[in-house]
Amino acid sequence: MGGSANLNIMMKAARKAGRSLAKDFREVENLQVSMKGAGDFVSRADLAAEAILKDELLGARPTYGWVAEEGGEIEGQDPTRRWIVDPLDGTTNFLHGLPHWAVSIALEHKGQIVAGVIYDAAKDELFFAEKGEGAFVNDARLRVSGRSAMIESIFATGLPFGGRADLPETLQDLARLLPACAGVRRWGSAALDMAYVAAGRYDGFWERRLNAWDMAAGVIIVKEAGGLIEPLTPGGDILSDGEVICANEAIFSKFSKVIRGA
Ligand code: 2AM
Ligand code: CA
Repeated sequence: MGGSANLNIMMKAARKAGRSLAKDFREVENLQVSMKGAGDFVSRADLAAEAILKDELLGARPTYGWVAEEGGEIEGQDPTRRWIVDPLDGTTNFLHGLPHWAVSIALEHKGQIVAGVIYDAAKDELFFAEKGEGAFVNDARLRVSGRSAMIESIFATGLPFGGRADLPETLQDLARLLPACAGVRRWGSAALDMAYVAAGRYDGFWERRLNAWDMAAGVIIVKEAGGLIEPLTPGGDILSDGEVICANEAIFSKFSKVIRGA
């Protein structure tokens, strides 16, 4: 599990940003009482984490491109490689003192994700994968679940909040899926949802209206853990469509039939 130089750069960056966020998270838990200013405080924590990541990742690889949730896009001197970064996935959890959020970093080469790291600093779980090398959490190898019965399976998703337009579609998904499965979870971090599919904790995950940085690291971690991952609309592209479905191989076709309404 030595990992490439790039993977080591990513893991070091994720740990450093995660430590900064964990420190701020303890402060947020105190701020809950007053409420006032908690939102601004979290925005600053998010920006500070992104600055650490930019410093570490572009510092080590100055020719690579960059796209991140807060800081927009930088076209690199090397147009074939770029970092895709979400400094804080699960921001709403963080703001509410819920310990379920993560740093997510992916490396894209010629349009393909070749390495991904998702760091859950509150639980000190570092999920990572590189193309062809398998997926890991800390020192342990990751493997998707082997469940093949829908009625025994747990699926994760994100529910549209604040009046987002995809509410009717999501309610239809749930109306078809809930009677057929063991449960649906909505934990508020797409990056960790995907890491948990890779770990076999969830049997599958789907969500609409995500951004590339919510999913990029998860894509390779799920694949390298033996999972199947596809754009929700066949023939599309996960990162640019912002829609994804993934699951263990044994359940994928049953699960995707329910979600795609076929
Ligand atoms: P965030 O915490 O980085 O914002 C939960 O359903 C997922 O949706 C999280 O990964 C969350 O990422 C993402 N999310 C939150 N707000 C969003 C928005 N306005 N548009 C797209 N994705 C969003
Ligand atoms: Ca996100």
